[in-house]
Amino acid sequence: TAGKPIDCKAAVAWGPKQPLEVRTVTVAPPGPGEVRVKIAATALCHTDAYTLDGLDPEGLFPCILGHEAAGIVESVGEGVTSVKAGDHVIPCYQAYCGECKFCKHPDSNLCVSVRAFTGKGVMKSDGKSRFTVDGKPVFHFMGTSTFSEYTVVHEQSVAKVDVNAPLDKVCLLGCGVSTGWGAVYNTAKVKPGSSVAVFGLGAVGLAVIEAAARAGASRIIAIDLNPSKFAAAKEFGATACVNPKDHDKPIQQVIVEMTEWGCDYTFECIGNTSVMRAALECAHRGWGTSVVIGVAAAGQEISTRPFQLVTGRKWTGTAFGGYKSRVQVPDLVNDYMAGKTMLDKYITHNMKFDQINEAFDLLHKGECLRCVLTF
Ligand code: NAD
Ligand code: AHE
Ligand code: ZN
Repeated sequence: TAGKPIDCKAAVAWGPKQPLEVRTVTVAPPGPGEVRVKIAATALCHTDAYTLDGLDPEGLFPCILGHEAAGIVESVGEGVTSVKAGDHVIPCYQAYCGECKFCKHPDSNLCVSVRAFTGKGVMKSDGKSRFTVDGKPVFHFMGTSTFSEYTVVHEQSVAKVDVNAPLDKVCLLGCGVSTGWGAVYNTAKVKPGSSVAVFGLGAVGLAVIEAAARAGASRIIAIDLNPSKFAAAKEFGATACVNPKDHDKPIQQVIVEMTEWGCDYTFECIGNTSVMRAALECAHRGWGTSVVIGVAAAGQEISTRPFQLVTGRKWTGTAFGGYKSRVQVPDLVNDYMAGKTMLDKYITHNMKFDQINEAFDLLHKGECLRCVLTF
């Protein structure tokens, strides 16, 4: 197949809020510096739903969504040296080139080597898409487009992982779970004995809880409007669960009263700007850090009284948990293989790729953490 276009199954997003169409697309061979990957398993992240709903300012249509996956390299383009056909890989929407200002900085993973192109849904070498339907181009998404049996990614966007790792499990390390863990370890740097509040108990929020518990946090307060999320939160390490609907007061006030001055660390894992404010305002007076993980809809802005910052709270955020993808994703896979994580517990559903629209319905209904689709 190397060097030739491949016709395969993919889910095409034709426009905002339209169901995906599972159909045959043509995937061109990888250009210079590119890698064609046969996707073995792909999960759905809330960000795919957000983009499909037309809420992402970078969302382009028609496109092929998907960014949480694992697969096997089918072929590589000219000049590619870090992977070869047959390697097992995880596509990474946060690229890593190792050479740009961001890769060289110890505190950032926001590689800029290909970001301008992945944001426009095209490849860097020629500014074009590798996907066509009936001869017409279909945009890439986040430099990954994993809702396709075959996809083409930049070499900077593909992490080589242990060939023995189960692809239908470690696909989750391509986004949500890694993001939650990294937000705790890399962004907030949660210390033993500290107090933590987590807003939103999807896969991202639960991964924050798992990591906070492992980091030795002594108090982990889990917050969600959907009480069916609380059992899992406790299993992952929450010490208390709070439903804002059970209280008349604003949720930040509830948390401040529970903890006297607020929590050392708070995490917003929803994408709701009011909750981002609440999370900041229940961070501890004097030193509390609040981490924004959730992705808010186009046009949304955050606000608070500046006094909240004057009195020592810090407001920050994270993309992919701060992990330098190609360097650190292989280590996350190794940790999984060594039994050090609860990764399997985030997978609540398994389906065939053709059922992708049903999987989106489950995500919207709040009935699933992660649904893994296989071809
Ligand atoms: P999810 O939809 O599975 O989980 C969100 C949870 O928030 C649900 O349990 C829901 O009941 C709860 N919720 C909704 N509104 C609430 C409110 N007002 N108060 C309390 N709880 C509320 O989503 P997910 O896949 O876990 O992703 C969470 C967010 O993180 C999304 O916005 C996603 O786009 C974002 N995300 C960001 C990154 C990053 O790198 N920054 C990576 C992955 C995901
Ligand atoms: N493209 C949007 C924002 C989307 C966004 O913030 N994406 C997160 C990852 S979500 C994964 O589920 C992210 O890492 N952003 C950093 C980046 O470089 O994309 C917009 O507002 O334009
Ligand atoms: Zn994601």
